[in-house]
Amino acid sequence: MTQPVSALRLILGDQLSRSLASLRDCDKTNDLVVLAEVMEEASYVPHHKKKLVFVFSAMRHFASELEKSGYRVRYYKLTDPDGADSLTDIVETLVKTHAPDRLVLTAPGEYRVRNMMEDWRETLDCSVVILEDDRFIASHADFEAWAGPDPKSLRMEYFYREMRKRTGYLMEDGKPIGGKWNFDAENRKAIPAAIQPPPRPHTPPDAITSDIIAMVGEKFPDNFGDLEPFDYPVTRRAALHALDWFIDAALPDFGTYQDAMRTGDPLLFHSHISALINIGLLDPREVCEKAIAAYENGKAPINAVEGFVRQVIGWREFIRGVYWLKMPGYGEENALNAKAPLPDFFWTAETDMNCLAQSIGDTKRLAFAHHIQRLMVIGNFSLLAGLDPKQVQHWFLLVYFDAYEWVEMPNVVGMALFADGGFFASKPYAAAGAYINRMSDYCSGCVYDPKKRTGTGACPFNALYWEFLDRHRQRFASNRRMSVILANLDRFEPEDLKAIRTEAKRFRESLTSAYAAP
Ligand code: FAD
Ligand code: DLZ
Ligand code: SF4
Repeated sequence: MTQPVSALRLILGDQLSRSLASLRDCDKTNDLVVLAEVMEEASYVPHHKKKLVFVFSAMRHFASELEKSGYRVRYYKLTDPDGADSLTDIVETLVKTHAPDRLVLTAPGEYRVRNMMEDWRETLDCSVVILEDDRFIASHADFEAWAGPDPKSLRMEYFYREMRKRTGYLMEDGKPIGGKWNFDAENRKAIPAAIQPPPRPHTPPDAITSDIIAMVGEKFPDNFGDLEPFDYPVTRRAALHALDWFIDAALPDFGTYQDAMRTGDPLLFHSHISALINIGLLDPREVCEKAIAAYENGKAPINAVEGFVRQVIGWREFIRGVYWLKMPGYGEENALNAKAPLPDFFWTAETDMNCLAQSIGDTKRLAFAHHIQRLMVIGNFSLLAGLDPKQVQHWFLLVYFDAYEWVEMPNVVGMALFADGGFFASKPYAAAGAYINRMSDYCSGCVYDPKKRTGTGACPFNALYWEFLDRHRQRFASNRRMSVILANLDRFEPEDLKAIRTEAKRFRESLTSAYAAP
């Protein structure tokens, strides 16, 4: 006879936190906690192979830890004969089998899944309770109240200041520690060749992860990216170890080299914890509090700690707020009317533009590239080349192991592509080859010359950059932050402008998009 169940508690693959709202009042004897690997979630985009291993392995470890702590857990493996294709199938079956009073859920990150859960209210024969995901510091209601009714544009900086006041992080007597909100002037330097980041801790696969690597290799052979070597934390313990390493060893130089790029090393002094926070193995408050403690103990300077805290309580929370404010429909926006298909090298990393070959190559190898590679190399290229925002979003959602729509979509639509017309970016993040040359060592290994605007061997970013400004001149004319750059454009001789237009057109036509997306 099946044991009675009071509440079913479905935990999603990115809700692996012991403090999760829907676990908090769990009755270990009478409630059933459910985690399920399902094809629907594993294939709503064809995720990078390493992301699949990461999510499934973290789910299995989390379930086994819950069991060891006395919870009743039902875990479905993707290959279980009694498994199901979708979360809907799973809850329908379990409700029929156990007739629980209620299904308790924590609100999901994605709009798609929220709709699915709302449908369950109608279709399931039990009550459905959806609790706020309070692992985020700002609730949906908080963000909406801050944004006000029908906002035309929002700026992260003002939201961030509110969050600093609210958390009290790096505040003293109501004022920011160090006398200012922002230490960017001391940050964002290029990294000299002699500076070597400290070696990172390794977390090689255990037996559970090795099984999943074999399963993903077998079931998802055509998905993007390298399956092995796999070396990411998949437990709370390993995630904490990675965080502590970052705080001790890398945080002091995090701010200074935050925007630097180096061949073969996309991690540098970055924390590499986005995926760990997004999946629930680390809590955003704890990572900030550890960074702030390092500042208070004199182990990390204010420019590094403020820069890091800004990313977590500022950008991360703000981006999520924008997603929920703008859904549904945000993914459809295309203010610059960009229509070009994704070039083949997004899948192969084979291009003679070295910055793109390196950044996409890192992405293929590691399911990771750091913020400036995403924004100022791949995103910047997509913006200048006029790539279709929907295709770019699809790519960004499937290639990174920290990618979930709530965080990927605003970063692509709003930040990288200006496809929302500047809802939160005051100007497009567009740059020519000089920026990439200044911030990386990529150009020294490239067949192109970043200093050449047109002609044989000229860096393609240059003609694309000026042609982009020329093409959108009208739109940007009223933007004060663009006035200096547009004044530079106005100084070009007509024949220079003609050469730029011809070169950009020729380059665009040379791109091939025959490769079928996996
Ligand atoms: P660090 O540089 O060490 O920063 C610390 C933390 O701050 C990160 O772990 C992350 O949690 C947070 N953070 C920093 N910037 C952002 C941001 N813009 N938005 C949200 N959180 C931020 N981040 C994702 O988590 N998932 C994505 O799918 C994703 N897609 C992106 C797509 C584009 C086009 C761009 C420009 C950025 C994207 N980001 C995404 C944000 C950022 O690039 C990554 O969070 C960061 O590179 C992760 O590396 P890290 O953990 O070493 O971060
Ligand atoms: C990303 C992911 C993957 C690959 N697989 C699963 C899964 O099999 N089961 C599950 O519960 N969650 C998975 N996830 C995470 C979900 O896609 C995520 O919870 C939703 O996108 C909501 O943010
Ligand atoms: Fe990229 Fe241009 Fe530098 Fe080559 S020269 S690496 S294409 S910025």
